[in-house]
Amino acid sequence: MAKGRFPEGFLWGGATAANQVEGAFDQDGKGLSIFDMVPFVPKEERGDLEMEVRSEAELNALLAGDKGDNFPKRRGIDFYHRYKEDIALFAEMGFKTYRLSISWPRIFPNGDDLEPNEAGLAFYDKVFDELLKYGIEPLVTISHYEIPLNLVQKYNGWHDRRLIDFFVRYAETLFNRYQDKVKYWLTFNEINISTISPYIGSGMLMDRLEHKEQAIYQALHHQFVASARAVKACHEIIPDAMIGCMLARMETYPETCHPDDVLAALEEDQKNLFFTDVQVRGAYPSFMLKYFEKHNITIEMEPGDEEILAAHPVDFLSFSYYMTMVASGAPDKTKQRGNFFSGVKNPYLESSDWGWQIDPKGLRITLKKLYDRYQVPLFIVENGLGAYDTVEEDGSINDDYRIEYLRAHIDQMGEAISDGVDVMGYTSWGCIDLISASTSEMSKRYGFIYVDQDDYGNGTLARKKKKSFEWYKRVIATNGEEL
Ligand code: BGP
Repeated sequence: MAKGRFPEGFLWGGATAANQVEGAFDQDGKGLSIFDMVPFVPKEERGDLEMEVRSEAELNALLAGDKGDNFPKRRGIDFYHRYKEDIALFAEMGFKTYRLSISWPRIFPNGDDLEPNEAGLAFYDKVFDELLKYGIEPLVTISHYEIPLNLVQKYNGWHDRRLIDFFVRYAETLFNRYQDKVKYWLTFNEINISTISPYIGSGMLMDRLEHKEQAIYQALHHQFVASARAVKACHEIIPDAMIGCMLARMETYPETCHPDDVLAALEEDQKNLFFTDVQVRGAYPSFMLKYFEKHNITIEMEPGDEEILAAHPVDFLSFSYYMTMVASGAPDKTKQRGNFFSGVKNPYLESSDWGWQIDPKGLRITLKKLYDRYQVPLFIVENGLGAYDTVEEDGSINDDYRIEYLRAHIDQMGEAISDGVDVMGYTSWGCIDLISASTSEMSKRYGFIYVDQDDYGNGTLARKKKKSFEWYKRVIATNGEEL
């Protein structure tokens, strides 16, 4: 294995999101968020995209408790009360950074409030102070699937242009409050998720909308403008900060070298990179404008929108990486499911227990391709293996499969850096076990730290180091030289 590939100051760490760890969903003035409404559904009963709430009737039924009371994201792993213990463990692993998100309704309970909730702001002050005590840089996602529910009910989420101002008020509140504590920011987590899940990505109930695709891209336009305005505000308020975008990156391979397959893969890739084209390059790409034309989609823009996008591109591009996709030019090919996306099965790759195709080399390909296209620093802010873990009789958790997965991915990241790609850091997803975004399971575990809790909320919540804990600690201590 090559040595010395990672630059000095490389930001090693781990990542979580408020809705998947905090719990305390109704404490200290927090309002409800979109994910507080998603119940746990056992595997056997699960349909497609279980987290999507599609109509007002469905939402009301959930509010009335018609679908039971097991809402795992309401309890998380009680990070809200245990953050000191958790951060101490991150520090013990030598984390240089910790990616977390701020719960929007903890700060603005209804989303459209004029004044922030002081108790919410104070909570994150304590968390940041605790991190800084250990020299851990907070990397903060402003919006990670935590849209205040009121914005869904009252405005149908990002479809309404007024959300831009609500979001900018929220972002500015954060920049002003935490300007001395937080130097790395991300605007929207996986901004492309709205095309799959308009409820989670944009807070929209789709039964209210006629031309669904149009609505999705209109909402996204508002999110792009909001993001650019947040970039502007961040630069003004915290001149020494860096602010990035965040994409669920789906590198797509052609199934064969048949030109039809190659074209299909290229077009899938363009659809995925459209988001970063807007946020990094500052303009809608021509292929997307043509796509809108062909699909009868008109994006309503206000004067000044295009200028805002052009004037305030992000400083760096961050992305999640779990898998790659395969596209075929032939219609009706059987699809393989990924976290939210699906494509043709790749016969050269193995899959996780959840059917996500594992592709370490794809990470190198992704990094090289993104850097070729954008020439801005890249940050891998999510990568990891969701797996079932077993606690042995002696209490140990021997997650060699996780070590193997992470080792292979980190090695390929090192190779990309050796190839000349500028990578700022790596935060593995779910550094402590948490509630799954897509399935609300606790039993789908990503962590170096085990949390004693099952899918129904039973358990002591005790934290326990897995075998991978010591392994990752060594990786960080040697700046990636010992994998
Ligand atoms: C990403 C989300 C995360 C995270 C991760 C793993 O899409 O940004 O929030 O959860 O996927 O997905 P899951 O939790 O469904 O295994």
